[in-house]
Amino acid sequence: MDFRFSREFLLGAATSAYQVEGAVREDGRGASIWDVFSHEQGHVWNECTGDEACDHYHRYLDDVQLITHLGLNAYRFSIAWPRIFPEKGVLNQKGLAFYRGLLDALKERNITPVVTLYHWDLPQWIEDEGGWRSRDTIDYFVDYAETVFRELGDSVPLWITHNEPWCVAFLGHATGEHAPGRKNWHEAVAVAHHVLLSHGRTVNLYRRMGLKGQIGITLNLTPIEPGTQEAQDVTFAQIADGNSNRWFLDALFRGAYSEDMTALYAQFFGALDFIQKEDLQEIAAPIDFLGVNYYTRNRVVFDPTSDLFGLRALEPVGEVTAMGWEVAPESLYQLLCRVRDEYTRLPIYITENGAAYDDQLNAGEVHDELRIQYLRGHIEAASRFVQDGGLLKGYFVWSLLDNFEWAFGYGKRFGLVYVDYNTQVRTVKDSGKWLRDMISAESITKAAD
Ligand code: IFM
Repeated sequence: MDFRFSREFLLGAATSAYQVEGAVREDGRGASIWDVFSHEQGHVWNECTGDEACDHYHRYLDDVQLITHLGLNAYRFSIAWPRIFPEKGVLNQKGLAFYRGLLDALKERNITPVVTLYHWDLPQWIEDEGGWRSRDTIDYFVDYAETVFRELGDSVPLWITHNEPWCVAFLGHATGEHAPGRKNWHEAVAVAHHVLLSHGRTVNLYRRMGLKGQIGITLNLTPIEPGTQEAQDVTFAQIADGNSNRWFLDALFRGAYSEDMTALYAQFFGALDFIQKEDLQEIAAPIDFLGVNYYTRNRVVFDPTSDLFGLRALEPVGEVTAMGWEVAPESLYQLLCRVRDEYTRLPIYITENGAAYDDQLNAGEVHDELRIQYLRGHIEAASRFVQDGGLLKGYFVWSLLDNFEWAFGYGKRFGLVYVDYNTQVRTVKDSGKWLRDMISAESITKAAD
């Protein structure tokens, strides 16, 4: 299949601040919840932390050069909130200066920046006041956004308020796998609500400020299929879909939480008394685009012994990545169609897609054929959506570099570029070379030949 990019199509790679920057104590940066969480024993594989990560803070000029070398025309990164506001009421100019430098370097090379405001590194001082469980955090977020828009807004055409609110809420506050490591489902639903509300208020702020760029949000959407066609499994697949996808899509595009999930959450976790009258209207503030992060699909069945509403995920079938995630490119196509048909005709950007594999560096090369297959399959699926008239305006590989994969530490490698964490030497993997060839040939088929 041919995949010809329009001139405006953004083909890029993504990273996030805590996963790549390192330099966690430099130039006035404050601690984030991930600094604290990763330094507590037992949360992260091998006790890894983001203290050094890929040292991108010092090597960003080389990394921007790598982006050019890969032939990409866009770079998605996030701003570390604790670099900007290390303490309550303290604005850190050096933190802003770092991102100004990065934006300048991208501009020099004609690389379009796509900037995420929140990719999970909440300043610890805000967590100490209740974090996302508290409505006050919404005001802190809007203040932070206003500062960043004022200081950097002219250089950024595309803003993403939040990355994957589902993970912030449920991995951070229900299962406790992510910072701040809490295990309370009622809190988690409140967190999801506060994150969404902070998004809506920030969109409204952005409009009031009259900046020229566009603003949206990125959701991690996971297509859910019933393990069998039994009525109970079909019902439980709808519940899983409600938790993973509809809760967020309905709020953003319909201005209402789905009735079935509202009832279910209230029944299992208690009254959703944190939702106030005008909140949903604010959450549904019109955005300019939707960011979609897609990695895999899930299959679920009803299981009365499961303590999660009676829901159990099935083992993946077929090929899986090093994360144990099923390789399912067709589900990406179906997901994009679903978003368009059921929710919005707004432009979509695939803001993350990629795979971890057990890459080995041998004699200066990394032969990651499986990642090439993964990317090819997903880019083909995305391209089919475009050929069918779908409004897809960009595709970002996760990730530019191998990096700190949260609770998996440095044990999982997602990069187009291999990072030797002892030396910080970067090596472009075969997948990076394949992508570069595909871009210069402007056709996935030609590059594959
Ligand atoms: O590394 C993460 C990223 O931070 C958010 N989306 C999923 C990626 C892979 O797990």
